[in-house]
Amino acid sequence: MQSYYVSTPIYYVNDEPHVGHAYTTIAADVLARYYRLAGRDVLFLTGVDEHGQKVEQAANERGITPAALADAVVDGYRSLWPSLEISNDDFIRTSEDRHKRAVSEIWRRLDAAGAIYKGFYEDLYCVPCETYWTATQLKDAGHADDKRCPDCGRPVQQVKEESYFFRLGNYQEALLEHIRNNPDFIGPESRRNEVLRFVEGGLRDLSVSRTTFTWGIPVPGDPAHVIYVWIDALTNYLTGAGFPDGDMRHWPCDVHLIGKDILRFHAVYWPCMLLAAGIPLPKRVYAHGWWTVEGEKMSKSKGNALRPDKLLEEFDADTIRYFLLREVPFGHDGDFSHAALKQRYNTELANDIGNLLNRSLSMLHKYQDGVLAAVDSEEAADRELVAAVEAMQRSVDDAMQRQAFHEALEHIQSVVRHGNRYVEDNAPWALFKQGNADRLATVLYHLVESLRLIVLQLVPFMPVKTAVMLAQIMNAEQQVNALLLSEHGGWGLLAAGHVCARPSPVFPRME
Ligand code: ME8
Repeated sequence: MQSYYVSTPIYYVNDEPHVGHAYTTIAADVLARYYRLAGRDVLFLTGVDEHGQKVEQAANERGITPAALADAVVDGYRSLWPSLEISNDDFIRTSEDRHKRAVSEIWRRLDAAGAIYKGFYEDLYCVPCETYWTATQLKDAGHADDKRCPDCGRPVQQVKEESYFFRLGNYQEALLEHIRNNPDFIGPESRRNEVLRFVEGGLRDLSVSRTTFTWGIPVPGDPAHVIYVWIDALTNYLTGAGFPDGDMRHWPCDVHLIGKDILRFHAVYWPCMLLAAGIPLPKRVYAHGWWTVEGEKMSKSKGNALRPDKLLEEFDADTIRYFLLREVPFGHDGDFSHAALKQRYNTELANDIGNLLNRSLSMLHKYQDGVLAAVDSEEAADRELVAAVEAMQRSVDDAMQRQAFHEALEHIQSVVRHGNRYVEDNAPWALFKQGNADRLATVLYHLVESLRLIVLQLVPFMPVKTAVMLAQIMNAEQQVNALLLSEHGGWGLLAAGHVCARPSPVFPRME
């Protein structure tokens, strides 16, 4: 069976989850569910990043140990994900033994390849970003005088300590060649160009150990040093795949989903580490955009971070999932607003899909006692509807390969609109009045069968609502996780004589 491996970033345990974390994780979940539906052997990995100076500091501020802080925050993640219908196969904590083994092994391989040397680091460090900076980089960003991080704008620290270095520069040419030869390696295109420009600008060796704090994984053979948190964190993707002792059947990863803020780590440092260690590179790294909330940037100081558990008090998981992936093209920045969510819900879910299902099943009950009858002959309009459904299936598959969730949903919505037009054009109520039973049966069959296939495509996005919709269509409880496109995705699988349930509204209008 062909495998499919999708990962999210592992989230820092210095803070509670917010809508940005939920976004990446929901996107990864949709891919995982889609490829399970497509019959692939899926590994969907998420987890938490527990080490580093930032977490240690956050713990100190609260007067607890970093391990205690991690334990508390990890519970928040572990309980949040099921309530958003996240179906991860594994959850990694970087404090686990399996991960420490993987990181130590990666370090040994980098060392054995001659990619690591000991030196002295004397420059700047941003703790919130866990990122090294040079004075020149600060100057270029206009922050030389106030000593602020070019990425997040917060104060950087002067660091002066013995450190191990990774010979990043040695892999510059190999990385450039890889990016140029593999146009799909980094998405979207604009981010790929950004990385190309950055790498072409030259790669400096990277400091990969610290001696001034202890919360991390020690350097093998030199425990006064802890391994740089990004070397530690990136390796989680290998740990999850079973490195170093497992079968690694899911490696290389099909896609690392990340936010645009951590692109350089994933598209530069990570592939260089893998090149040095002689491990195949992930097939793709995709960086999505950032959300603002009601027009404002989320920030700790403003205390305006949108918490998914609060959101779930107002809206169900499927609605949140649908909105996040539909509202903004994946890869672009976007704004989360309650008004926009309600608007999308009312137009596309309540009106378009909800209405199509409701009116189709109502008419089936009114005119044929809920029973589907055999189709004798198809007219052009019927064939067009079938063709639209089949084209949607191909387009959705193509969009999913490119993580273009908004496109996939648009293809589905366009068939929903087609279905609603088909109802108007073929006016089953008129066919009933005219006593045209054959044509009426054909039209109702086409409606219900196209709905079944529309709902099937929506399963990865809305696993709860689709189960309810399919239960009405199939007149039986539906285990959406057991569905397969190869078995259930063909047109015409609903048999004559099949009885559908009476509809009840799945998407009641929001006020
Ligand atoms: O960076 N909009 O963890 P982190 C959208 N531990 N997504 C957002 C967002 C926003 N406003 N804010 C954050 C780390 N994110 C490292 C990762 S991976 C080996 C280590 C999302 O807790 C986005 O996915 O800071 C971003 O990349 C991630 O949260 C960063 O989470």
